Amino acid sequence: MENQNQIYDFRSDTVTKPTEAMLEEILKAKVGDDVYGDDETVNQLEVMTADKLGKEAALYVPSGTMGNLIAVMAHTSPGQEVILEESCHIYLYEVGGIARLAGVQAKTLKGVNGMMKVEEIEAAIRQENIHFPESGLICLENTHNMSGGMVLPLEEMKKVYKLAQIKQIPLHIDGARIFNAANYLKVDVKEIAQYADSVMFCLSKGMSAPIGSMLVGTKEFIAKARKLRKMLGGGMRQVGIIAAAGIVALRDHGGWLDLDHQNASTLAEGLNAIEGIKVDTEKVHTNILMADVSATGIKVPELVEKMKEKGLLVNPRNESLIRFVTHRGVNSNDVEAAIKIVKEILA
Ligand code: TLP
Repeated sequence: MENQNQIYDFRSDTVTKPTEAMLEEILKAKVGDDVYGDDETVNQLEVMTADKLGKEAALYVPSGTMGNLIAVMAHTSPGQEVILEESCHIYLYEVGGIARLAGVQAKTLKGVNGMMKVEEIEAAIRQENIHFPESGLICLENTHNMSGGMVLPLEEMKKVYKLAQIKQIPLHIDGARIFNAANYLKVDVKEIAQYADSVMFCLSKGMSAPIGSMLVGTKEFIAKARKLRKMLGGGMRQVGIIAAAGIVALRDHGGWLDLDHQNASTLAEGLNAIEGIKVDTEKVHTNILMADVSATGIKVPELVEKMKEKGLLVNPRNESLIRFVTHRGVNSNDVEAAIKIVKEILA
């Protein structure tokens, strides 16, 4: 179980390393210059992705952040307004790129477990008025990172998409972890993607590929996105080398995500049973959990440091919350070890 020099890395699923099968496919990858559309492996990954998400076309991008930015740029014009949930990644964690580079302003709404109410979205959509910016885009995030990987209810997504269509405003999903959401809901990922005009998802998180994210939408949208990717410096050359791992990720991820979700749920229960720590286990839908440590009497940075000294790596979220993320790089023994470390610190 707990081993003196071992590192238990629960900071993020972004830390996952490629699988053996990925490394093998990387060696065999047929490559070409992707800016000319000559990379067979990337082309295969894009066709496979579009098909999996039930959209016309897909684009391979270096990161989730770039995928979201390209989506916002492709859907909007500078000066427009984008409706987003106030703790979403695009608004909080993407360096204000949509303001600086897309030239749009954010209209944020408070969500419940990451989901904005449809009535509030409707009220936030701008009327025609000489003073007002136009509402150019609605963004949802599924799973919702800051609410602890919670999954947005499909019925609510459907309502928001219907509203978006009536108002003729495009809808983008930051689906960095959309496969985790589909796994939780036990639906095909298409069932979620159907309620959006575009979706970005990451291959480099729970899906375990080392690098890369995908953007999907109509052929016209992806053609626009491809040009924006070039403008942002994301047009890569023999990138089949890494896209090969993405193909394996799309093929193999199912079992890993099942385990990640089981491990998160075991970890949540174990931590919640420790005096001073509170985890709302009902809210642990996927591979992320937020532990409220305010009743321990130890400040979050100090507690995170104490954990680090014992080899347990986590991310502080705010003055009371610490985030734990499960992924292919941590197994059920590591979960037990993590619980034991926290118990020892608080004993
Ligand atoms: N999230 C990372 C950090 O940036 C916080 C993490 O460790 O969770 N959308 C969502 C919902 C994300 O969680 C992330 C990354 C991204 C987009 C950006 O993806 P990358 O890191 O590939 O730019």
